[in-house]
Amino acid sequence: MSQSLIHSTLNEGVLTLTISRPEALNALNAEVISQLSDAIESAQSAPDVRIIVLTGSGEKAFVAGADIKEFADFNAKQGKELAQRGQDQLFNRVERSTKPVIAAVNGFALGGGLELAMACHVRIASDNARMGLPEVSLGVIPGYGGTQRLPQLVGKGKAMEMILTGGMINAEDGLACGLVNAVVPTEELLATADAMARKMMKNSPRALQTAIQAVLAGYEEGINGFDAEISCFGASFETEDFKEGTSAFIEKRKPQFSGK
Ligand code: DAK
Repeated sequence: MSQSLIHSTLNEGVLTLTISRPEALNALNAEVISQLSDAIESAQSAPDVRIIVLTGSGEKAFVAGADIKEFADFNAKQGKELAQRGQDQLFNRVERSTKPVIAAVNGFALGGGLELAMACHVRIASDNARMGLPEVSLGVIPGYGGTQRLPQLVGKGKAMEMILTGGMINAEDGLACGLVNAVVPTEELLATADAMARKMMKNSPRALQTAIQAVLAGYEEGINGFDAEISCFGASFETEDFKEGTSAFIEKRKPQFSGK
């Protein structure tokens, strides 16, 4: 049996997935990608999982990139195939998760590591976080969605600067440019992620899922985000969660959402 590289803990609805390859600063090799992908996939149908928090083991790194030793010998065909597989298997799966995914960025988030954090719905960084896309320094370009998701978050000019210099920015600069949602001291990182998860968890799971879908629709080619929102909005009126949410408000009680 292969070694477990993803440690998971479930605490009252919040599933924390910790990438655990500390000897390589949690670099993403094929096994990490496969195990993380499986963990995200099985969380989708687990009724006791409401929110997912993704982090790295230790205090030094979230993920220091794709495993350089693994892809050093690849040719063009292998590179393309692996980028496609990685994007389908992990990065798009994280982004399209029906349950919110919060990245708790605890240190270096470089290359594929930053791309993974960017595929999450929200990012909270520890004050020692250092983030960048250094791929061009290795003679490649970001291959796990970085050229697309970084401009979406920080704008084209800042994204171009980060991608073309390959440089790292610190947590405060990440906050200033919108790359991360919050910065907290390292020792408060997981508690802050947990607090945000619990705030999300008070809401209708069905509506969270639909809201993620509607936001992502605006970034899909050939889809009009406003039209997608109208459909998603209309469909909400058919759900049990909508009936429960509005009834609870009128009856001045807390809603008990079923997620249906
Ligand atoms: N891959 C493999 N090993 C890594 C690694 C990585 N990305 N990052 C660190 N390590 C390993 C180091 O080799 C070292 O192992 P030993 O030498 O002790 O065996 C150990 O982790 C500790 O690292 P350092 O000794 O270097 O620690 P420092 O504190 O001195 O430096 C650092 C920390 C994060 C600044 C440094 O480790 C570093 O620069 N790491 C590499 C950062 C980087 O360039 N990452 C890759 C970005 S490019 C693809 C799709 C996507 C991509 C590639 C291919 N295909 C589909 C094919 C994406 C590429 C990237 O992510």
